Amino acid sequence: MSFLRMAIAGSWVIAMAASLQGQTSRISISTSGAEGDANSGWFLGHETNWWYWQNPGGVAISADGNRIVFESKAENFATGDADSNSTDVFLRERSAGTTIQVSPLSTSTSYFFDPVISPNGSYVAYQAIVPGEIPYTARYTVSSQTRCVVNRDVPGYDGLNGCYQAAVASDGAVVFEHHYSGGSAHFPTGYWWNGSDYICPITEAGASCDTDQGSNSGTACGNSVTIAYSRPAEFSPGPSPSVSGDGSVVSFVGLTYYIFCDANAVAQIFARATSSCTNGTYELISKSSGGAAANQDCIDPYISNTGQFVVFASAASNLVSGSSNGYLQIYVVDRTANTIRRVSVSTGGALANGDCRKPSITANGRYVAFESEATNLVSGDTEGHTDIFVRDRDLDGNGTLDNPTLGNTVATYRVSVSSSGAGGNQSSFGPSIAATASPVVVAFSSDASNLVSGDTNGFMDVFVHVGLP
Ligand SMILES: [Ca+2]
Ligand SMILES: [Ca+2]
Ligand SMILES: [Ca+2]
Ligand SMILES: [Ca+2]
Repeated sequence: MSFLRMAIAGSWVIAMAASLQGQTSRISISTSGAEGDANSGWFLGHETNWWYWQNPGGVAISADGNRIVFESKAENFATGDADSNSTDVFLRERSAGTTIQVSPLSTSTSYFFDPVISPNGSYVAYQAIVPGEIPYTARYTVSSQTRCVVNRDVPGYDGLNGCYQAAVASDGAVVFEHHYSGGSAHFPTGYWWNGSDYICPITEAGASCDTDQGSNSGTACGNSVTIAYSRPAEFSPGPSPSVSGDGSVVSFVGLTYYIFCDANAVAQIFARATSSCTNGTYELISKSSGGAAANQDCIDPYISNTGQFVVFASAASNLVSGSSNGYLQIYVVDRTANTIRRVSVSTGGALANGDCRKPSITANGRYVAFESEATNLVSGDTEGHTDIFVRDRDLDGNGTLDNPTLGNTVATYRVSVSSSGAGGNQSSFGPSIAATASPVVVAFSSDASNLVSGDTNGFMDVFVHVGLP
């Protein structure tokens, strides 16, 4: 170990000399250190046939980098977990070295997946598919180890199609997609029924919006935000909502066709405040500095802890000046400065030569983590596998974000590597970057067996990389 972990007056810090290399460790282990006896991490929901409702991440990290939530089919992480390798949600606390099961212990074939954690690490939200129940979103309070059902009191929830794709703010407010295929009768003023299968995009905030109590019993969370979103097709990715740390702003995928009633069927990224129960102002994020909406679909939005930055992926050719190559690239929009930058670029300025997905960004906008199939983002990426990359947008560390198109120096690193810098022998997926941790902390899933010593389970695991290679 070339860095020191120290517990000082109840707080936890990592002391790390500036010259030291980043370190990779495994997160999907039991409290006693046992490796998982089944897959952990990215995209397990696809095994349940519910994959198309999922935020394809499977891993999320608190702002300080201490708490990581992940989904897993392993049954040796928690005593009493004997549900025939159904998917469960686990919380790893790095400072304490503990792994606990967040989803309820069950012996039935239930699926709990798609976990997210609030920036302050106090709340976890996840998806639940339980026999006899409408799919629901649950919230777990870490301090009390209690659970509630987020969407119990959502108008129209009763008897209908359920809720998916959660995000959770530090006050416990949960944002989720409300998938709806019934009539419009249950919806309060402001909901827009499009007459076919889905309700149009509306957000709803606060208990005061809950005008029609659902018929389901159980403890309701209240304080939730719904994105009732029109999916263009049953198997489309969905809104993938993300929320700022204070819960005030949501970003999500939507169609201007439904939001602005135009003819554009390209999926765009939007942001909007959560303060209104009815139609509010939708801010188009995926647009060029001249205001043109993206000319190809945009996916995987993620809003920073502060709400200032939104990152997303798109193969659009008209968002920034310069060449495009048809691959999904990563963009950062600064909502304050009203700028858009492409960050899926090598240190030397080469555009990624493969698709890039699943970006997340630190609170100050400096670091962006994403996964990519590209082989040209760093030198030595020769293994032929999907990797996790981090873009440093303020390489001189002076607090001012830099713009390489103006000659500033920025850098791109690969973090899905071992502590000695070896590339993974299989692919890595779904990164989540800690919003405020220093040095940088990135959690991700990987099939690679060579990122840490002793990985002999033959299953996907969850890892964390601390620092940069
Ligand atoms: Ca289990
Ligand atoms: Ca690679
Ligand atoms: Ca700078
Ligand atoms: Ca493994």
